[in-house]
Amino acid sequence: SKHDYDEGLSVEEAKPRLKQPPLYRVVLLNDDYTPMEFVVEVLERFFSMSRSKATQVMLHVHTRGKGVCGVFSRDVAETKVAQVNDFSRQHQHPLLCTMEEA
Ligand code: TYC
Repeated sequence: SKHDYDEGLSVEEAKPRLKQPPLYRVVLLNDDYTPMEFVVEVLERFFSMSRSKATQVMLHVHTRGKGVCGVFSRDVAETKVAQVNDFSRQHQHPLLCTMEEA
């Protein structure tokens, strides 16, 4: 219609800018009760870490209070957090997993 703008040869065209989606760190928190062996199993099972890498990360969390399990898209990070917390609760451990924007 006469109200439609001409999109051709215009100075006011917006560039199609695609923002890359944010990444999220999945973080494990220390507590006084979860057995070290259970934390190592969680890191192996849900983050595909070797036993030696999982032990290294577990000891970092134990001494520093928290540690990064991995960096993922929002969907994958949310799934990992839920899987770890569900698994921990099923085994009656207080282990907490969270996520933060990277
Ligand atoms: N602090 C626990 C203990 O001494 C071990 C532990 C490590 C717990 C890492 C949680 O995310 C954690 N048994």
